[in-house]
Amino acid sequence: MARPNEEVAAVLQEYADLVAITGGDAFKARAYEKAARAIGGHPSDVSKLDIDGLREIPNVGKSIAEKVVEFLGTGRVAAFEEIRTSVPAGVRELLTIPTLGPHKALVLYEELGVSSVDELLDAIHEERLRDLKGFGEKTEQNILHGIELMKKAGGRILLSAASDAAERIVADLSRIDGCERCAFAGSLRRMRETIGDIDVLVAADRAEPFMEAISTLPYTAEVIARGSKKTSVRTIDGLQIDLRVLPPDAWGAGLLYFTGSKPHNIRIREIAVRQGWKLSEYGLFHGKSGKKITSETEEAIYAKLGLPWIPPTLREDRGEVAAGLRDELPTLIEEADIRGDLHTHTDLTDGLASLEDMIAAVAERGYAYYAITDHAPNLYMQRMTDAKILAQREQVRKLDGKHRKVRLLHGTELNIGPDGDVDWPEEFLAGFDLCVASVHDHFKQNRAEQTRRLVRACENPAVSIIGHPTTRLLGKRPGIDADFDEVFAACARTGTALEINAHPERLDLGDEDILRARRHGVKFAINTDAHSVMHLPYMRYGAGTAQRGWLTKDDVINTWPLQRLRRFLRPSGHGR
Ligand code: DGT
Ligand code: CA
Ligand code: CA
Ligand code: ZN
Repeated sequence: MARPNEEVAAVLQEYADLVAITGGDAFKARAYEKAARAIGGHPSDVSKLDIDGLREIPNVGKSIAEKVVEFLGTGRVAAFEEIRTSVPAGVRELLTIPTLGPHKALVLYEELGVSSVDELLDAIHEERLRDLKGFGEKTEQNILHGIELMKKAGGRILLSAASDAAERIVADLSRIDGCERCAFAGSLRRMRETIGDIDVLVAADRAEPFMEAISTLPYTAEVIARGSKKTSVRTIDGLQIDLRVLPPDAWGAGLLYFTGSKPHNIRIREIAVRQGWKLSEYGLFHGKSGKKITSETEEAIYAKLGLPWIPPTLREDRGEVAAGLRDELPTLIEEADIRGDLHTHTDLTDGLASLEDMIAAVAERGYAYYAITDHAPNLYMQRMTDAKILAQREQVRKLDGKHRKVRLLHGTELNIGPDGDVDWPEEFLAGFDLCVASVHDHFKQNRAEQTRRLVRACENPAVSIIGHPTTRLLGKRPGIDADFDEVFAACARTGTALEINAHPERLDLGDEDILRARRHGVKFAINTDAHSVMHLPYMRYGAGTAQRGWLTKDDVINTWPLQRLRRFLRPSGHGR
């Protein structure tokens, strides 16, 4: 498509949206929308056309053609300016939510001042929509569903959404007669941070009942392709699922093949070929006779190739095959090794749960220790004060030991200012058991400035952990630009841990940065940054990401016994 066509289409579509959102003439809005689509899809460059030429495009009448000419000549349309300045850009973003109409978008804006998708999510979670006329819990669900759809439309979906869907499907297929095994494979089993499609495997003698079942499940919206070995469907949430049914004796070979990654598969196939063997999704075979060597389990196939079983999170062709041949694979950290969460929030700031509820939920998870790290004063909207945090500390000290097994640490999440300063002076900071420090603003500073502020935060003796170090939001916001090798070196030098933030929208640090940081000899903390008890289970995504970064228990400070952890947090022995 020619570039001017795109620009004209965008400006007409914007006008249509503005008319709709301000409750204007629906007929007019539709007319502009149709014209936008027609011009966007027009095969030749519209900037070369005059008014008459433009009017030959379907759905483009005199008045619209004149506005297009005006736009192409001056870069603006006078008639659009007034309505445009009356509606902030963020409100238009609301219209991209497929389940939110212009009328409701307008109410949200006028009544609650909501002017972006993120603000809308906040408003829903704070239950502020419930007070609006015409909005109920059902509306909330619809909007949340729409936002999820929108996020998925970006192509890849978050690990958390894919995990939830896959677990439900595996459970449903496992109940069908003749199902000998059922599991998910692909990038989801490797716990990549985002997932393209969900690969589900079934071991059964007859494929047909499973192909039929996946095609007719209540959450299946569309059957993309149906065959005797593979069926692909799209769910009502827009996820693609590939189901493959394998002969039961080829389970291991199929699981290995469809777990991937492709480069890992190629690497191990090379080993087979060097032996004169053939490796496929059906098994490991002699090249000449075609006789089967083995196929039933992954372990057996790896073993024949001279390899230990390689955890799926390592199967990215990042040296795991060579390490396996030397028998030097790391003993990866597991979620069960985690003894406590070191970055969480309560309703004293922007968390949803009370301190007591958070502690009860943490005790339930069997943690040995737990840090409360509410936001510090420089994140102004959280309204933290010295008095509030000290009162919280007193409460924490009182509750400590009430749940016999969980020891409580009182901390805070400091804000790393543009110069690397943090919220409180040294004496005040010394009163905390631990301080996480994170970047929450000034994302646009240049590389040298970002590097310096992070390094200065590391050098602050009170700071033990750098929270969500890159500040990226998957599918929404790239990380800040900094020389992270320099930051990682500073962490190693100063004994500051890097967080692996386990929130599925963050996973920050991500696997590749973890690998880099590890080479500097840095320690890590896997934290959920929970803002509600519902977020505490996100720990599994953090553990998976740490595995993808080849980390062992020893690399991760919140797998350590409390005494060792305390020595790391307060090396000079001051504080409690
Ligand atoms: P995704 O879905 O983009 O997040 O990534 P994957 O890794 O799940 O990729 P997908 O769904 O295309 O295929 C699943 C696995 O099947 C993949 O990880 C490895 C295996 N596979 C697929 N196509 C090929 C291929 O052409 N050669 C080899 N060796 N393996 C393949
Ligand atoms: Ca996949
Ligand atoms: Ca696939
Ligand atoms: Zn936080």
